[in-house]
Amino acid sequence: MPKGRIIKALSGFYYVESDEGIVQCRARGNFRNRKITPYVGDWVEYEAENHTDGYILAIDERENQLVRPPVANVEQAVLIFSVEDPKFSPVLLDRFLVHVEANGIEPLICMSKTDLNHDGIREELEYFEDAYTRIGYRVLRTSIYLEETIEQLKPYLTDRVSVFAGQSGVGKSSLLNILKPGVEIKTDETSKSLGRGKHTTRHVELIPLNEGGYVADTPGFSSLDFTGIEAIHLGDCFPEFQELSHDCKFRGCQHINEPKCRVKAAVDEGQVTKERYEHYVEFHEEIEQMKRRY
Ligand SMILES: Nc1nc2c(ncn2[C@@H]2O[C@H](COP(=O)(O)OP(=O)(O)O)[C@@H](O)[C@H]2O)c(=O)[nH]1
Ligand SMILES: [Mg+2]
Ligand SMILES: [Zn+2]
Repeated sequence: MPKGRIIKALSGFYYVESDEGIVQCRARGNFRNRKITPYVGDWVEYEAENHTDGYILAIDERENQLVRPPVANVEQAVLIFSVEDPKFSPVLLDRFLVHVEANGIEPLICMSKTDLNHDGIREELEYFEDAYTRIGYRVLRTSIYLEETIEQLKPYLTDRVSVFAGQSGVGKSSLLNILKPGVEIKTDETSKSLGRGKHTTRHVELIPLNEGGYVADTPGFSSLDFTGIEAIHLGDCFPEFQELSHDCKFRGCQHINEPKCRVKAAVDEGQVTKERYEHYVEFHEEIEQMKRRY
């Protein structure tokens, strides 16, 4: 049975790419009964007599999945944060990082619009670059006006499936348009379409890059609440806590009120930044509150 990958979903059709080319498939009814919906990014088995009448018969187990937007087997999340306009938000970056870590997806941080490089920005940029690099994250600078930064980004996207994420206005579509000239990426409509319970079906598509690899054309995560993340596991989403937490006095220490907490000591010693720790406490509280409400 031929196998391929769903690269686009539209109006009940799934476009499966394989060595044979792209086949337009429907899902077999039994998926719907079992409440499994094929996602863009899924590896599937299908049967097809021609290029427009295929059926998806089986879906391979997923490495990971994002529900909003629905996309499976994402290998990398490119977290795009502009240095200005909109202003860089460390708390939002940490929120994205927690999501990415919780989903087992590799993050790549892109500080975008680095052509806007006057004094105040430069200092802040260097500070955060250093802080996140020390945690072990990869941080790149990008600007659609600085070609060398685009060339530096390209190898990170080659031969893997990436999803771009970040606030509206940080330059996601602009970057995609440069990486894939000719594909007119619609401008971001998240802020408008998310309002007032308006029902919008998110159209997701994997855009093949010339160098190999795909970028999911989606506005990124549409929801950033912590559903599905337990407070006791939040610390696992902060890589710089990992080693330290072995030396906390209490097993399962949540680094909040426990005595002899190595993470809190590391904050005092400057090994863990105050901002990151404060965000951890803020998210922890948010998760606890969510739990109390339901
Ligand atoms: N100065 C500067 N402006 C940029 C850059 N990239 C995008 N922009 C501008 O930022 C605005 C939002 O860009 P867009 O790609 O629509 O952002 P998106 O909402 O994240 O998709 C547009 O006016 C772009 O021209 C950049 O590298 N430098
Ligand atoms: Mg956009
Ligand atoms: Zn602790």
